[in-house]
Amino acid sequence: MDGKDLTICKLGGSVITFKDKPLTPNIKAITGLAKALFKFDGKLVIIHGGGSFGHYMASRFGLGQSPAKTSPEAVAMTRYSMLELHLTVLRIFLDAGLTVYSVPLSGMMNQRLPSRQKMEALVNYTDTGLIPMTFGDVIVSRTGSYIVSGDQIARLLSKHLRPRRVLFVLDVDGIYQDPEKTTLLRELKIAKTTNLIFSKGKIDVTGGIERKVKEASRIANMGIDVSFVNGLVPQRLLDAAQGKNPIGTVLKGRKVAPLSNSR
Ligand code: IP8
Repeated sequence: MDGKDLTICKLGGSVITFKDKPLTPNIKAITGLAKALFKFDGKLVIIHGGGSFGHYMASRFGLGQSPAKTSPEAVAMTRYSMLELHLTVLRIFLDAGLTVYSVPLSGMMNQRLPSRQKMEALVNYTDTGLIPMTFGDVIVSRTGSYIVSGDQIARLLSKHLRPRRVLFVLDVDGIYQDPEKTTLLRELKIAKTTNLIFSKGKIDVTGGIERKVKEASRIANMGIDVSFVNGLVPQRLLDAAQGKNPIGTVLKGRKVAPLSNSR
């Protein structure tokens, strides 16, 4: 699969919700993102995070990223909270004129991993003018239940869809050199991603910004450019989607030889 004109956009939960107010979407921010993306003329796959919906419920009920026996209530409530957020995002995007089409991760699963065919089918949706939208999710497997982060989904989709670029939309300007966020890194080298020191988020069960950078460097290692932008300034998202270089952090994809068909 070659998604030369495809952009994958991960909307962080910290932008689309108020992370310290349980179950509270940031309607203004979601509307800003929708309006910006409406102006983007290209194929999009959108993923959103959990913020004060999924992370709040997952931490309240003790759900984590490794399969574990948990109460059915934990799974049901976490899923429900994600669907509530998902519906809010879908509604606002539809109202802004974006033809978003919901594809929950569970609909792409094949045992414990998303199936390659089902992920690749997302590109067929984009061919019909739809914008597939998925979200970090709670998965039930034979070995237990677990959370799959939207950042992880961004990496898995990148592997199979080979987008032109991946955008991580944050509530800050990009990746900083220091936990105090005094020095914004305009360009980040893959090799340097392991030296960064991050501040710890409160209710993030999937590893927050550190996890995001880790997934981003794996995407960049596939030869795909990754940008981190502040979604509270929506024009930056549009600029990044259009390949411009707004305030933010760029992680350049490693130069790789053209892909053969063996994958
Ligand atoms: O915010 C987490 O997705 P993320 C989803 O992308 C849940 O890490 C259910 C907590």
